[in-house]
Amino acid sequence: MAIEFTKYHGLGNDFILIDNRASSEPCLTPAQAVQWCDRHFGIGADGVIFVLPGQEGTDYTMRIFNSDGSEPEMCGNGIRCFARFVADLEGTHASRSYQVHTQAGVMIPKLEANGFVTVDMGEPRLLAAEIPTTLTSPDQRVVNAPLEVAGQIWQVTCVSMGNPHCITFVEDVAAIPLETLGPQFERHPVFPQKTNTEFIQVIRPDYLKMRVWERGAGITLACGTGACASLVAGVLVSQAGERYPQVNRCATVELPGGPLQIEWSETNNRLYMTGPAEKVFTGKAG
Ligand code: ZDP
Repeated sequence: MAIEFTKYHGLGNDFILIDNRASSEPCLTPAQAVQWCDRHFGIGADGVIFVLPGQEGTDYTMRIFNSDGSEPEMCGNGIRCFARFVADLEGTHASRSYQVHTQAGVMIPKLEANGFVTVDMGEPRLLAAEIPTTLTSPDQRVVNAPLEVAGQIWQVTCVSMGNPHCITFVEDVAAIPLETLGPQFERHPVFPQKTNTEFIQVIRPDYLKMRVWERGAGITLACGTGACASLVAGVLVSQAGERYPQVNRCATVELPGGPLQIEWSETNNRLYMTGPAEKVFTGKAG
């Protein structure tokens, strides 16, 4: 039977959204998701996102399959698309927020009047065991730790937004050979669950430029959890007293697909991400 879907993107990070409210099991297998995500033999996307019934008092549950069929805990650009999609399903046009159950905890996207979505992404997890990584440091956090990749030592900072991120600050993101370095970071033995990999150039304390290699998806045009993790990493490195980089708790993160606004609240330790989510088309497949 054909399944209806809607294609969305958040800054060019694109997803196939499926109304799966009738069941608590996704209607596609990971193998089918791989086929649907194929840009030549399928619909084409970085991942498939399912809108499932809420759990534990939440409005909805979100599950995602990456384009390689693996299942991440969370997806920042995806959850903005998710919010716009459920507002359409419900016929809601007013500003409202949703409690969304994910494997990384409850996320709260809020529709803004201008069509943007602000998401309460929860608190970052900073302990090595929570990333998870076997890299260690005296206070259990991995801040500017040396890691050898491709015969070179990189100073990496690790942050989990529910999913793992390994962040490296560099002088010039354009000069990083992401296609060759990305997979070596992703599958480095110090990351037992693999890792998303971000390279960041600090243009100003409130303006970062980012390129990302995503776990299970490769180079993408944007990564919401990665933008949040990178801002946190910048603040941690600043607090560690390093001369470079200096990063504010509130900044614009420019991705190849466009900018996201990120704030790490000093009062409640939570991350807030604001950015667009756009519908592209609807169709049937299967
Ligand atoms: O953690 C992972 O395996 C990621 N590939 C999940 C997707 C992250 C995403 N790009 C984001 O915006 O956070 C959707």
